[in-house]
Amino acid sequence: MPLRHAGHPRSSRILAAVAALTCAAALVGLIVPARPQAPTAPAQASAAGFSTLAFSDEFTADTYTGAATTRLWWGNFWFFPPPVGSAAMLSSTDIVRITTPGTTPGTHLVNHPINSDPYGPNYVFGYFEARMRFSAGPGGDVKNSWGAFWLLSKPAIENQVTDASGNKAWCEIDVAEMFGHGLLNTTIHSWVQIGSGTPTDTINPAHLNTVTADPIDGNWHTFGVLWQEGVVTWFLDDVQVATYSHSFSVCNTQAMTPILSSQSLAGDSQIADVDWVRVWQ
Ligand SMILES: [Ca+2]
Repeated sequence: MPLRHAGHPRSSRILAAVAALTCAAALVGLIVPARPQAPTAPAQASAAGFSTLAFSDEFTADTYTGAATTRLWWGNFWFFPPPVGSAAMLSSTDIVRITTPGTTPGTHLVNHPINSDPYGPNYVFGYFEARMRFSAGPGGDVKNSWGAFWLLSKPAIENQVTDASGNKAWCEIDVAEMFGHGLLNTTIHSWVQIGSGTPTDTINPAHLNTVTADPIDGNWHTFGVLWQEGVVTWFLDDVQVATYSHSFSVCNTQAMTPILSSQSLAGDSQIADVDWVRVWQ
């Protein structure tokens, strides 16, 4: 039995008008590319008061090589140059691939100003996130290698953390370090170096998280950290995986710089692909 209104003339006209509008909209969509949607802050960032996009790199243009007009990332800056791996845009994509050949010290992209402006934001607290894809390099074993997204004290990078006695103290927050399949290392380091001695650190003891969604699975994941005074909370795909309250003064006062990397101690290697990096404040 047909629907009662199926043949109603007015309904037909309305339907025809809607269809015409839909076709017109589709044509406009073909002609005018959809405007990229501005990112919105994750709920956990907004809830903490960090809903302003302070930094965003979608890697839609080459933003780190010497030829780039806007240079946001510096290869291996501060980290024992020359690089032993590579960091390069994947062909015809908006993805940066970071690799290590399986020997220390790996490959780093440091979002840090060598020049002064416009590269000099001082991020003190906020929400830091990156969309990344980790996969095993040759051999498939990832026991001795780790792809990572992390934050390091900007004054430490700038060699400005030495006190009157010649000692240094600085902070490191590891948003995500991939140590082996199914593991997500979420760490905070309060580093101290006495004179020219070996640096020692204090970390959060419960830092190695077993996660059901293996982050070294070749799939895209979002890794985030909520950095607030006295407490750091980590997220995988916007789900909290760890939190730690601390009294590390360096981690409450020093500005931090985002870093992307692939590192290895020996033998195996890991591939870290990066889609975007965002900082909310
Ligand atoms: Ca991208």
